[in-house]
Amino acid sequence: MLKITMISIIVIGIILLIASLKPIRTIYKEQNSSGHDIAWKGLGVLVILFILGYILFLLTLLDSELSTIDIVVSFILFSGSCFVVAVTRLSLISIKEIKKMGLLERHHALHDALTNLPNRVLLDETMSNAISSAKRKNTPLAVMLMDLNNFKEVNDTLGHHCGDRLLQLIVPVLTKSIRENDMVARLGGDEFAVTLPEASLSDAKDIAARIIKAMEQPFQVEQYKLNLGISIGISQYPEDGLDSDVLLQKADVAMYVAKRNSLGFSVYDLSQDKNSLSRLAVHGRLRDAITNNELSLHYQPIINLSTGKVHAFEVLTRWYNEELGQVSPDEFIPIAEQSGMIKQLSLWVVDTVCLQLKRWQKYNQDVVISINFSAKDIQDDHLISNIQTILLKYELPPSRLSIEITENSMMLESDHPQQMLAELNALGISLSIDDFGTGFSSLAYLKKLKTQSIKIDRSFVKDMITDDSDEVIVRSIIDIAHNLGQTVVAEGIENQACLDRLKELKCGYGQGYFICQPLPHNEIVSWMQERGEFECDE
Ligand code: G
Ligand code: G
Ligand code: MN
Repeated sequence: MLKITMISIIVIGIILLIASLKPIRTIYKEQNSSGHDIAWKGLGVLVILFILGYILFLLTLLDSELSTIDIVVSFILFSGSCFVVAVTRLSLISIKEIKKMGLLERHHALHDALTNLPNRVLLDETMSNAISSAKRKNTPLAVMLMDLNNFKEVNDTLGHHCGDRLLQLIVPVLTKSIRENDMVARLGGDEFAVTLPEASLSDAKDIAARIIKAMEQPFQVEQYKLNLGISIGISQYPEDGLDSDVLLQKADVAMYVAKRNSLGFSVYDLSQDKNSLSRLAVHGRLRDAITNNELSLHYQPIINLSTGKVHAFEVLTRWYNEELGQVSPDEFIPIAEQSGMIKQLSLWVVDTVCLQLKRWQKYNQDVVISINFSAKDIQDDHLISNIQTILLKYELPPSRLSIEITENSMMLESDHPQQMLAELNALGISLSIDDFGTGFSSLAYLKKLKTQSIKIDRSFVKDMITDDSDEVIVRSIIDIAHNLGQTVVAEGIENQACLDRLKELKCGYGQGYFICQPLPHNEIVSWMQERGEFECDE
């Protein structure tokens, strides 16, 4: 009976040892190129020798009487085979885990965590391969660079989590619009690139048009329905460049042109290099614009429509740079916001405005000057104390300043900017909602935010004489504002008929080219003097 038990133990031991040969073989194959394969091969040979020895022992056991030594040896051999099986199995599991982790790590290194799209590194790798293949096969290749149109606004106003969600929603729209062999990568922020192997120019244009069309749908992020739009720049191999860096750079130039001119997409051509300033050029030079005295202010009068007298001026920043020429605020303000330079720029505006108000004191006119602030300004903790310091420096009361903020910048999810606005207000600076009616805010904000004035966006005012629905919108905004005890400024008055109609609708204030364009300070002083509003006592 004891002998049968011992024999069974030995047979099980042999089976276990044979079973351990399989993981050893797998590991040997996996480690084939790592240098450890010889060691595993040796281990395999040792196990086979072990099995042979084991069989020999079994045969001698069958032929003889069972001694105590035999029992002890059987148990030692059995434990030895259990040990071998355990070690080989565990090694195989560990090696598989390590391999999996390695693959995951490679995936992380080559993909963007938020969208799981390939990142710049993988894009470069893929593009280099695609370029080599295009060169070999003599086939075309196109590259696209894309940037969302109002993404920054979404991020700044609704918060980063909404921006992130939006990016995730966009990914399937982009991937569905491209072909199977194309690859879309996220380069960072709201910038995406697509490689289009073997795509001719007309293929690339078709795909760009398809992406633009697909992006026309609104995206639902939390309670907001967001309409975004996208700008695309296209460059081609080999016409525009021979490596991925140059091709992406050219696509960037084309994208910038598309964005500036609201073209949807644009195909790179040489002339774009000359009259398109890359964002980098703007960024680099904007830093020195203030110290080099390249910025200036233009003043546009806001008049009381019933008396015709000037009530205030809106200041608009202008930038002239030797190399770039005249750069529009629509171009440099977003860059200033992105790079954090906006705070410095806005303080420069406040300082210059106060200096001007001080100089204009000699005309006995208590005009107010209205300054455009961006969402970033009202997130700056030092804003109020900085403004107070400037007001003290020029000995001016805060009531001479007014601040314009778009409705989007007021609707940040945190209360912080709203507190900031309330503090500015408590100081005596009046607040206006700029471009009213174009943002994605709700009427609830009108109640919540204690502004003094609402500026009706010029897109409604411009055609209100010919377009009935525009007139209805203008009339309704005037009613709402008045019922909430706020004044109303109509922006973009371009003709007499519009001015008259606004008067009939009891709109209190207005500004626009028909009244006066934004002008530099010396011209605005002459304009005021001609109207007899600035008394000349020089
Ligand atoms: O004048 P106009 O084309 O320049 O202005 C274009 C846009 O730039 C407008 O929406 C205007 O509100 C904005 N803008 C002009 N100057 C400033 C400024 O100093 N600060 C901010 N934040 N926006 C400005
Ligand atoms: O966004 P904000 O309202 O701050 O923008 C002011 C912009 O409106 C400036 O660019 C200014 O030059 C422009 N502007 C001022 N008056 C008129 C006008 O009558 N018509 C048009 N189209 N633009 C105007
Ligand atoms: Mn404005």
